[in-house]
Amino acid sequence: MKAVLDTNVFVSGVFSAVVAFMLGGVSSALAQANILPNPSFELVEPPPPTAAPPAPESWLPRTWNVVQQHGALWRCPDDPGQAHSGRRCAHFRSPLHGTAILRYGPMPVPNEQPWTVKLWARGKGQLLAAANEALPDRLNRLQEWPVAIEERWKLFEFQFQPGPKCRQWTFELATRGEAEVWLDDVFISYSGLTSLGLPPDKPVAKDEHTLLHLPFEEPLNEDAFFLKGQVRLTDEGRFGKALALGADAYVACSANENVDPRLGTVELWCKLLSPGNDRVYRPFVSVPGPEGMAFRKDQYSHIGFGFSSGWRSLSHATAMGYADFWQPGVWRHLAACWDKDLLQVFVDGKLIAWTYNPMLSKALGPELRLGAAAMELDDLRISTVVRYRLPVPPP
Ligand SMILES: [Ca+2]
Repeated sequence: MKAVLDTNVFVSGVFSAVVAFMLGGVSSALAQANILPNPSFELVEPPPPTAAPPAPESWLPRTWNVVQQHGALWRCPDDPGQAHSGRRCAHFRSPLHGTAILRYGPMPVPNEQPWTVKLWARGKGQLLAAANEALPDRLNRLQEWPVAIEERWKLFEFQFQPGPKCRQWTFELATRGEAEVWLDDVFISYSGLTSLGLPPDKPVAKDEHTLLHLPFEEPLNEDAFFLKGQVRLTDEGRFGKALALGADAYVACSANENVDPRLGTVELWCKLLSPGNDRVYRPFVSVPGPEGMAFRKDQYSHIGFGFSSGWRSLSHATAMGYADFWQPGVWRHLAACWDKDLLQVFVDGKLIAWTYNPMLSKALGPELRLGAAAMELDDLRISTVVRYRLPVPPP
């Protein structure tokens, strides 16, 4: 094992860098949770439509952002022979003047303790790994690490120390010059980070904190649920059967018993049957009316969760344009958590929006609406407890 001190990048003066090139085994630090919900590129989704149907290997890695410039190519080949683990990995190729970029973020920086980044890569050429401070309008490069790729799989490890001002950061990997790289099993963490367990790999269970749990294996009881229009069970759920809502469908039940406006979690799997940028407001779970709550995709493709009173917004956590490139027919996991300290929204296990000290509803309207037209729902659970929380810096 050899460790190389990287001294050539020191942007803000508050970061120190160590690049450790490790041959063989992973350093056996205390087991830590990975902040990445899709570290091994196994979760993919279809890219926006093109003239020719996209090849399966051109599906995009979920929760990651991919940029291809000047002839560079990104692929997630469905081929265990190319992966370091699992079925898939990320494969990118760039000509001399092209760049392929992979990003994950922004991730909240709850305190000043150092973060660890590990990744496996092989191929030819050079990668540049970087830590960017995620500012509201841009990324501010804080630190970077050159990564010299070799023909055989090799583990690379970086560490960085966020300064006192950094509130959120984005990890980036980019090709440098002509390169062909396979990448897999990325790990990003800090000491004390605990696993969210999202997205769930099996159906969730009902417990003492559960107000409503709908696996949709049986038809909804019409004594407790208002059903209108085309509402049916389909066999092609995320787990077993799912609830399919047609164009004129409306499903609702009592909000009083099934949501606690003081604190809680709404989580479900949802498959939209139209693209994310269809310009239609589509609530996943909502309390309609002036004293409202909504977990929704809006007409601008924003994904958000929040409360309103007298039709005015009390508080919300929203990721702008997050559904812009969503293709129809994909099961996605959605979760929103709230209490007096924090609203958080997670999609496929990624924290996409949060708001401090939210104003919560004192009393919600009477009706809880489940889903909306042209979507399928599965394994919906509403709880009176915050089940998922990623630490964020104080306001
Ligand atoms: Ca993999």
